[in-house]
Amino acid sequence: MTYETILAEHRGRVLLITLNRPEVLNALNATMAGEIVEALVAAEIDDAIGCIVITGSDKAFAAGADIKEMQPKGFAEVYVADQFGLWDRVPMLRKPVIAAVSGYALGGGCELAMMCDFILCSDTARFGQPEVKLGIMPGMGGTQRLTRLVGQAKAMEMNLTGRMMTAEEAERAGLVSRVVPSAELLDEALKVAETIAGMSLPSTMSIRDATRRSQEISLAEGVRYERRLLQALFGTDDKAEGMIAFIEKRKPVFKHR
Ligand code: CO8
Repeated sequence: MTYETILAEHRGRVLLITLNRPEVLNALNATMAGEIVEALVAAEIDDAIGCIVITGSDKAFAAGADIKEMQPKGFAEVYVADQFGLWDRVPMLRKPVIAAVSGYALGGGCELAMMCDFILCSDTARFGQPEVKLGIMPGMGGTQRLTRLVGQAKAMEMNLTGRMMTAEEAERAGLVSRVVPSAELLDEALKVAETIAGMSLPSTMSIRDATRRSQEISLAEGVRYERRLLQALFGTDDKAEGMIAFIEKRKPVFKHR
């Protein structure tokens, strides 16, 4: 499939989505939003894909929503079109998605990264929610996901001032899982994604589902939900294969990959 604003390539069992508007630091316009969602939905029903990586360029993962596209719009227009509402589909998808971030991840770019299941970043990454400087506010989870990930103090400071966080601070705060040297970021993200894609999909999808749900329900409900999913996995061929392979001291060959 060919797109105008992104590249989508199969790398083994991984779909690599590269945001590709380098001349505007991958600013997210309506076409790009539609194409990212379309590529993710296609991956969801593609048996050859077990994990997705979303990345940008060395200079920018994405510098936010496209300001030039937003500038002429007024309330009625964005309300009727439910501007940015399409992005709600991303966290509802079920296959694991990794954000590999180098350079700027600002505004909608930071929010897109936070919609992914986890963020690997390079030492050049800069995260921020600068919407306040434009007289607006985050609209794709910046006040919600960022607060859950890094806590109210940091989220509030970042959202109210628009200051950027370095990669080191982002790792310390729990926004990213790991920081790697810039030149190694993509290889590392693809390696991690290939590892995940080699596992049983019912297992990775259930882990993702339960982990995400932990942000929305009580601890007791979450633990009960987790246990039900675990018990359900005892019904899969891959559970049988995984356990017998361990006992026979060989690598498992999962059927549902
Ligand atoms: N939108 C449109 N164009 C952009 C954007 C953007 N967000 N960011 C950069 N560009 C363009 C610049 O206009 C410039 O274009 P040109 O060469 O034609 O002048 C080109 O990219 C290169 O940018 P700079 O010359 O500014 O590069 P610098 O290295 O000097 O600065 C910065 C890099 C600091 C990242 C700077 O470009 C910047 O501050 N960008 C804007 C960041 C921002 O405010 N982002 C938030 C946008 S609002 C938002 O995301 C709302 C979210 C609501 C929901 C989101 C749904 C997707």
